[in-house]
Amino acid sequence: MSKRKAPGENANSGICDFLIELSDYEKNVNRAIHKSTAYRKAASAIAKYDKKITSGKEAKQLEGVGVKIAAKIDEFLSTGKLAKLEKVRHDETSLVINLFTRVTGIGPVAARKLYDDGFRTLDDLRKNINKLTHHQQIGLKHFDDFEKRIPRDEMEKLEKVVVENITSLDSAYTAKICGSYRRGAKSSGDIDVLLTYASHGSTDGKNKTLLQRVVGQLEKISFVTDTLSLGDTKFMGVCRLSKSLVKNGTDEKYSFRRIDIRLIPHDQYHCALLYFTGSDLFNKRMRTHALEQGFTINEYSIRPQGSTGVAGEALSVSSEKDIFEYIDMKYLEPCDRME
Ligand code: DCP
Ligand code: MN
Ligand code: MG
Repeated sequence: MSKRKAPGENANSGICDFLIELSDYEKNVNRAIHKSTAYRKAASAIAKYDKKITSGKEAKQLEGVGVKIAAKIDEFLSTGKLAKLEKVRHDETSLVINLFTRVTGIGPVAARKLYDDGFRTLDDLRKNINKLTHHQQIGLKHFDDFEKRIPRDEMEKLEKVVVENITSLDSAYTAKICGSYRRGAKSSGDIDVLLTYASHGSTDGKNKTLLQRVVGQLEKISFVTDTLSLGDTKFMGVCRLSKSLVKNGTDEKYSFRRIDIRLIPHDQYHCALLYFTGSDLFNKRMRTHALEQGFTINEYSIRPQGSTGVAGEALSVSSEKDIFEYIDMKYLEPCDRME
């Protein structure tokens, strides 16, 4: 997961930027998740709108923009700034907590705790590295690299290394890069790999070795450099390209990148593919729609919502399209699943 999104290139990027800043502030400093999501939804709707917005009233026509956000847009349009953000930008507590949450592994709660313990800068953290978990230490070590987006041409090289190494290890594996890359994004925050193994049913107890074999191989070729966490079905780590891994590689200096790998049983593949392709806002919207239609969707399955409110048996799914069909939603290609 990357914390920096690609800079907005739309007619209303000033508005979008301040909404994203408010969203981050609500999430990281106030831990107000719903408020944070509301700001992000509004930013996302406005980013898609191709006319230059001239009033809060105009913006209010868009889904996700309510009275309060419309008022902020009016304030921004008439004064060029927002009193609330001006305050936040000058508030040390907010600044420090926001900074700390940019380190992978440091969430809003840990950031607040580190602040309360007296830490104010990344250097303070570096000097007290033993106060951090292993994940947070790696996050701090690669802070600058992890802030950089991965250009699509590098994503293509990363995909090649990952897919070729995994399938040459054992042709029963399939590896697919999902996340923003599958949605066709020009740049990505990290590499999201969906992994399956032929003949790997839900009841298989071999998950651990199946995922560890893959991680082991990627370490062996010096591609994976660090492990942030490794469970039976989920790996979070760090990787880096090198000259020897890239065909016709140059002496270009590659950055360290975040990589996530999810091992998924065959019968859950399409639900997992849908989930892991996102975006997270799109997933939220699709799940809400599913509930309205009487279905529960999660990353593993789609199930009918019984009259008693208890979800029924998982429905059979053999493509992403099936899931859209069950909930009577028009099929959307990955590139149209931005929100
Ligand atoms: N996801 C989700 N809800 C979350 C986090 C993730 O539904 N809270 C799903 C949708 C995401 C996918 O997992 O698309 C991968 O998560 P990332 O954080 O890697 O997000 P993206 O790949 O979409 O964006 P980025 O380019 O920033 O990595
Ligand atoms: Mn990810
Ligand atoms: Mg991603």
